[in-house]
Amino acid sequence: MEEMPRAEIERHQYRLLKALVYKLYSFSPFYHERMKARGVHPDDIRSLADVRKLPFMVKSDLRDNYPDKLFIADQDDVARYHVSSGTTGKPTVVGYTQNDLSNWTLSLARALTSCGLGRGDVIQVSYGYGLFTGGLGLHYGAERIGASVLPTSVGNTERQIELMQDLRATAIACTPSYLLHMGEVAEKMGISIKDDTELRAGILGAEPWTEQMRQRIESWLGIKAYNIYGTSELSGPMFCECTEQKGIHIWGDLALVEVLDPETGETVAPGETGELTITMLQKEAMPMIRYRVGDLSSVDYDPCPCGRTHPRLQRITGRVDDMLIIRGINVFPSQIEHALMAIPEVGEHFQIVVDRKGALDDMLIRIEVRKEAFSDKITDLMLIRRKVEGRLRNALNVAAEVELVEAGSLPRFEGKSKKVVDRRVL
Ligand code: DLL
Repeated sequence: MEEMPRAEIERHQYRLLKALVYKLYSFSPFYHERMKARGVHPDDIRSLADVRKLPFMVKSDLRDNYPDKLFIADQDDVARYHVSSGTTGKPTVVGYTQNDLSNWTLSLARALTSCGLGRGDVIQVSYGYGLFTGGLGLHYGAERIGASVLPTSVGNTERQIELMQDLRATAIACTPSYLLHMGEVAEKMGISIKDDTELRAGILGAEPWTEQMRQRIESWLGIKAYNIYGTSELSGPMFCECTEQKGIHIWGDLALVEVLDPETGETVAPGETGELTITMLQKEAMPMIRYRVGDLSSVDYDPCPCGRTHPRLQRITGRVDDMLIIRGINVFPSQIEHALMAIPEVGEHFQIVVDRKGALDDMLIRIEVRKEAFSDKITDLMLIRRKVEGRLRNALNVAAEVELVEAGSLPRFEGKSKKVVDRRVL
């Protein structure tokens, strides 16, 4: 399945899509209404490209139909719920049949296998267990490939590090920010993850991170860091890079991905960046057609050097809703991370504080200076600050104020990090 020629994957996708659309038109009042409102009937879907005729779904559709009005499976057939708290408003609920759980696990088993893990590996799962999809998702995926699972969940970091060492964990699944935090805590305990543990792979995701951050994590901790992606609405984490680290494999038999212009909703040219929109082709309890995920990225359809033929998602560069507009210029937090991580004196932790002074947005970037570079001399620090401000101005085309702070003084996160503090009252 993973090496199927692209034309065959697309034929398979078309068959699945067609069946799904008929099913939803017949059994889901929500989709029936939506399709009627858009003037589309299942008979109109005559090719895979006809997916574009179908209506979109957005996050608020899930909130408006809280808790389970979008489910089409009977309650008896719902095997599990996950709930995402979201930063605003009502939570969203996702349901799974046994078959949905099995497909989700399969996608993660493929993902973990593709990054070289299997029987004999000890995989420490340090994503949160419970309503969040990260912990249980990776847990069952790791079990399925015959690895030994160490289900530490988040928190209690010192104990996590002891267990990592004592049980010889070879891989860890957690957010990149939690792994950075673990690296620091380990050093305080006198343990080097690179030299004193067996760790060789990180399955890192659930939040944005850059290529520069990957390089830092890999050289500091002596591991290969793989990017894993997913959202609760799709099931949870599902798609990951392989050992080539050349994009996230989107399993085409499970998901059909489109990249759209966020303003017009039209498909962008192949390879261009746009908003990811995903149709889940096999979900039973709570199907998702053309779900506008809100993440910005591009898709590469060429086969991967590893031999897998499914489309590859490039790194997520931002979200439609995390773009900051600073004095009229669009700024994504990922651009800031990209510029900062290229400066050797700058540590891995920073915080973006956005405020409004009068009619103008103002951005302050608080940056931890590496211990080795931190100096008592004001002049040294001023030089670093000037360098950082210059680099940021070049990268962003807008001036940002920079405040240098001591290593270890900004907040650390066990799950998703919060890098932007928005003090604007809009
Ligand atoms: O974060 C699922 C997950 C768990 C993915 C563990 C990977 C690992 P949600 O809480 O619904 O689900 O958040 C989904 O997180 O729309 C992206 O904005 C962001 N996100 C997830 N993975 C990545 C990644 C999980 N690799 C939202 N790079 C998504 C950038 C990511 N952003």
